[in-house]
Amino acid sequence: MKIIRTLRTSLALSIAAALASTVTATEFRSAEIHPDDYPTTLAVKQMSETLKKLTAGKHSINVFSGGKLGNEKDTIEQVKIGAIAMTRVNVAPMNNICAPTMVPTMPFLFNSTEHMRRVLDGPIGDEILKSCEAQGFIALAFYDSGSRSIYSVKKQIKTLADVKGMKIRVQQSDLWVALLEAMGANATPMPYGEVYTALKTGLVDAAENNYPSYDSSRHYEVAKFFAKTEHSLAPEILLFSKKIWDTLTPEDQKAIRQAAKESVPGMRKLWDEREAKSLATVKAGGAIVTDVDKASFQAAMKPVYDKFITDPKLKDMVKRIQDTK
Ligand code: GTR
Repeated sequence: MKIIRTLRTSLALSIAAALASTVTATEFRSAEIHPDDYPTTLAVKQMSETLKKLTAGKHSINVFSGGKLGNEKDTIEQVKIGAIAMTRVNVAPMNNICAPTMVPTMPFLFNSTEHMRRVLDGPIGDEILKSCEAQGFIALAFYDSGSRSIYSVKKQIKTLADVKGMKIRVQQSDLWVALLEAMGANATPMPYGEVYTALKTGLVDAAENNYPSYDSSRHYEVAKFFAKTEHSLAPEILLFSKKIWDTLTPEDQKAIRQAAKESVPGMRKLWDEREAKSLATVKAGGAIVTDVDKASFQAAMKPVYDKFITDPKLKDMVKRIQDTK
């Protein structure tokens, strides 16, 4: 009897141990709307390699690229409930969820890529990342997304007056709607995956994005007039599910944070290379890239700041960014 009981107990213990080891060794799923060769996809794959090393193979990340897990807004919801561990999105779909993410989106706020990188690498960047936690997200890092400009199907934009009445696709964020409306456009929010058809069928007259997205989405084939408005440097953000995070050990949490941070310099290198390559690709494909009267665009942006940067903390953050040299 006693022997049987002992055997049963040891069997139960080994089953429990086996279960525990399968539960703790995890391949986290990460959502990505861009294709496999896009800098954001490659950077999260690099993060996975680092994470594997730091955790002796215990943890890794499987990137589901090309929007396989849904559009950005949907993947944010999935991350919040813990159905997906991670997603890489632009800050835009977080604007309505976590107000400080509006700050790095603000039009003409950063005066260069270096300025943006310096700010996001410092305490202001950390504050913005931290602010997502109360909403159920561990924001791990920012990635570059270059500057965004307007591209149109039929007419070349030269000054602000040319934008008046144009139907322009924007990201799904109240701030983005207001930003394009302040330019005089008729802003139409929709997910990224629907933009190509919207441009092609005339549902919208224009959209706005950076060179790598303009290239990889093939929007340049249907909207060839690219006007360098460079109105926002809104970065990308890596979000981890707080629900899943809270089940991890402090050592694993540290490793995930470290792997994310360590993927940033490599991502920036890939980004810079891809921007140059994409510009060449779109030009070779018939895109006409021109300068605009930027001052006329800048001058129209005050209402956007007045409407969205009302909280004293956000006002102060904007000021600190402007003061960062
Ligand atoms: C891209 C960005 C995506 C998404 C897309 C869009 O530049 O990388 O995360 O925001 O723009 O316009 O929806």
